[in-house]
Amino acid sequence: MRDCYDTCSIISNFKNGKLTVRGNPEHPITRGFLCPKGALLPKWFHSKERLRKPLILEGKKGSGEFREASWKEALNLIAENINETIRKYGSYSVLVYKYAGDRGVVSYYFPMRLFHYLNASTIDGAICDRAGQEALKDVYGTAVGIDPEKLKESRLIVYWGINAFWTNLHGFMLAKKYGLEIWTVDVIRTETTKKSDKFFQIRPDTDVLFALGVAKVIIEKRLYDKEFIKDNVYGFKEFKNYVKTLSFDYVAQETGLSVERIEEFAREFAEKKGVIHIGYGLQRSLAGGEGVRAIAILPALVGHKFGFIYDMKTIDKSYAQAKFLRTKPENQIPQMELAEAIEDGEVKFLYIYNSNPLASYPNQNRLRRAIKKSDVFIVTHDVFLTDTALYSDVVLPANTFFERLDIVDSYYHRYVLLNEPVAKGPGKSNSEVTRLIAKALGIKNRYLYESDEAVIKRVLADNGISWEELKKKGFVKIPEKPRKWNTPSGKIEFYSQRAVRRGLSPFPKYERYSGNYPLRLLSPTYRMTITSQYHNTHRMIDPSLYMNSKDAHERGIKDGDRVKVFNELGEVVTTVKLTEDVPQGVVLLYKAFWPSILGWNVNFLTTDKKVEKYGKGSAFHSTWVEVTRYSEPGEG
Ligand SMILES: Nc1nc2c(c(=O)[nH]1)N[C@H]1C(S)=C(S)[C@@H](COP(=O)(O)OP(=O)(O)OC[C@H]3O[C@@H](n4cnc5c(=O)[nH]c(N)nc54)[C@H](O)[C@@H]3O)O[C@H]1N2
Ligand SMILES: Nc1nc2c(c(=O)[nH]1)N[C@H]1C(S)=C(S)[C@@H](COP(=O)(O)OP(=O)(O)OC[C@H]3O[C@@H](n4cnc5c(=O)[nH]c(N)nc54)[C@H](O)[C@@H]3O)O[C@H]1N2
Ligand SMILES: [Mo]
Repeated sequence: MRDCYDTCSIISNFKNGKLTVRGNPEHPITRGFLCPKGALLPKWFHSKERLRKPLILEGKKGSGEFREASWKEALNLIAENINETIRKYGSYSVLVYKYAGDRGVVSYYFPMRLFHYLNASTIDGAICDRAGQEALKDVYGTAVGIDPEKLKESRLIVYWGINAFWTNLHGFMLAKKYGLEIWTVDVIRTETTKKSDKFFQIRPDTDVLFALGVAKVIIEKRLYDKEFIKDNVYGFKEFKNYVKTLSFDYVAQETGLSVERIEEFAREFAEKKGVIHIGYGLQRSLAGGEGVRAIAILPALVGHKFGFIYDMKTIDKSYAQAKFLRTKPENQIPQMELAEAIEDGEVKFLYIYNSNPLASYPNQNRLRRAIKKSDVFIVTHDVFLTDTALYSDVVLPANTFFERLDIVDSYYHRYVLLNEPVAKGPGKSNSEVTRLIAKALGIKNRYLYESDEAVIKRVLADNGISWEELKKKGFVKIPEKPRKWNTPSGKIEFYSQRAVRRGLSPFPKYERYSGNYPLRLLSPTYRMTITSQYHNTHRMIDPSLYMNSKDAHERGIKDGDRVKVFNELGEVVTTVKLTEDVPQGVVLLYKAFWPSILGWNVNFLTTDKKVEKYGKGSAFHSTWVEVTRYSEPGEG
C-alpha cells in the first residue's frame, strides 16, 4: 500500500495488541522478505504520535496552536467552508490535492468521488514520474514496459538513474535470482552501483548524449536488429542520419566517459540484448524528458519489443473515483503550480490527503509564504501531525492500511493484492471521512456512501478478477494482453511525431543547463523513508550533505564541518560528509525529511521549475547551490 515499486504482499498478525509483519513467501516478487523500512512497519503502526482526534487551528498557520475537537464539530466546520467557498468563488476554488501516501484503490480514489460531485478542481499528479511518462509515450505510445518476471529470459539489466537496491530491492533481488548481469548508469556511486557488474558514471543531464552515442556505435558497427527494425520501427533512417552528425569526442567530453567505455556499453548491450530499468530519479530534471526519450530507443534498436521497465498499469480503477459524478468539466491545476495557484487566489479551499506537500514539494519558502499570505482554508487528512497538518485549519486523523479492507496494484509488477484489516487503531480511513463530509454537506448521492467492499468488488469485476480467488491467495497476477504501439505510425517511433506535435525536435536533443550557483544539488531517495514517511517513526534519517573532497578543499571545508548550503531560493545548515562517491561539481542531500523535526529539508533549496514540454513534470534535480563553511553565531 506504500508508494513503492515493490508493493509487497505482507502477512500481518495482531495479537495481544501487538502487530507483527513478514513478507509473504508465496508471492513471487516479495519472496518472503521485507526491506528494512517495511520490516519496521509495526513501529509506524504503534507510534504514540498517531493523531487521535480532529484538530482545529487556533493560532496562525504553522504555529502548532490547535485545539482538539469532536468529529462532528470538525466535519461541520469543513462543510460550512466548502459551502461558503463554492457560493462565493465557485466550485473550482475548491482544490483536492492528493498523492500516493497510500496507494490502495479505495484509499487513493474514493475521496475523489466527493470532489468530482462538487465539481472541484483537481491536480494533474506531475510531481513524480511525468516527464518519463511523456517521453516513453513519444517513442512507444505507452510508458508500460515489460513484466519484470520476464527478465528470466534475459541476460542483462541496466539500472539507469534508479537506485534499485534502495528503492526496488525486490526487483534487484529478482534480477540476482535470475542470474542477470547488472549494470548501472548514474551520476553518483550509489549502493546499487556498488553491487553492480559495471558502472557508467556520467555527468548530470548528459543521459541523452550518452544514449545517442551508444546508438551511434550500435548503428555504425551494424549491431542492430535489422529484421525487427524493418517491421517495427518508424524513422530509423532519419535517426541514423541524425546520430551520424554526432561526434564521439563531444559525447565523451560532455558525459565524462571515454569513447572506449561508450563502445563497450554499445557492444555488450547489443550482444546481450539488455533490458533497461529507467529510473524515476533520472527524469526529475529539465533534461529528464529528452534523456528518457533517447534511452528508450536503445532496447528497440537491439530488437526488444518492450525492453524497458518504467511503469505498470494492470487494472482499470476508474470506477473507484466515479468521475461520472461531475456535471462540469474537470479543471486540472498542474501539481507543480500549486504555490502559484494559491498566490493567484485561485484556490480558496484546499483538501489534502495521502500527501505531505510541506515536506515533499519544491521551493518550500515560496509555498509556505503563499499559504501564509492567502486566506485559503486548508484541511489535511493524515496519520500524523506533519508539516502540512501544521499549516492547516483542520486536521483529521487517518488510520492505516492495517485497519481496513482495500486492494492495490503496483507500478512495477503485475499483481493485484488484497489488503485485509488485521488491527484497530485511531483515526478513520479516507473513504470513511469522505462519507462523513458528504453527510455533513447533506449530499444524497448513493455513490458517496457505497461501501469499500462494494467498490472493490465492482473494480475487480470490471477487470475480470475473481473475488474468491483473490481472497483465497491474497494476490492474483494479471495476464498480459497482446499490445500494439499506440503511436501515430503504429510503430516504435525513433522519429517521434508526437514530440513534433508538441513543438519538439523529432529526435532527442541535448541541452546544457546551468544555474546561478556552481554546484549541482541532487536530492534522491533515502533508504529508510518513503519521501517524508517514517522520519518521525523510524527516526533513521541521514541529513548530511555529501560532497566531493576536491570541491570541499577548494572551499576550505573539512569532513564533519557545519556548512551552509544556499541559493536564490533559500539556505539550510547541516553537517558535511566528504566522499568520492559524489563527483566534483555535484552535492547530495536526501529528499524530503520532516522540516518540523529537522528545522529544514532539501526542498527549501529545490527548484519548482517544470519540464514544460513533458507534461509539466517536476525538475527537483535541476537545482544549483553554493556551499560555505558555517560558523555558529558567536564563534567568530
Ligand atoms: N527506500 C525508498 N524507496 C522508495 C522511495 C523512498 O523515498 N525511499 N520513494 C518511492 C518513490 S515516490 C519513487 S518515485 C521511487 C524513486 O526511486 P528511484 O527511481 O531510484 O529515484 P531516485 O532515488 O530519486 O533517483 C535515482 C537515481 O537517479 C540519479 N540521477 C539523478 N540525476 C541523474 C541524471 O541526470 N542522470 C542519471 N543517469 N542519473 C541521475 C540519482 O543519483 C539517483 O541515484 O522510489 C520509491 N521507493
Ligand atoms: N527534493 C526532492 N523532493 C521530492 C522528490 C525528490 O526526488 N527530491 N521526490 C518526489 C516524489 S517522487 C514524490 S512521489 C513526492 C511524494 O510526496 P508526498 O506525496 O508528500 O509523499 P509522502 O511523503 O509519502 O507523504 C504521504 C503522506 O500520506 C500520509 N498517509 C499515509 N497513509 C495514509 C492514509 O491512509 N490516509 C491519509 N489520509 N494519509 C496517509 C503519510 O502519513 C504522509 O504524511 O515527493 C517528491 N519530493
Ligand atoms: Mo515518486
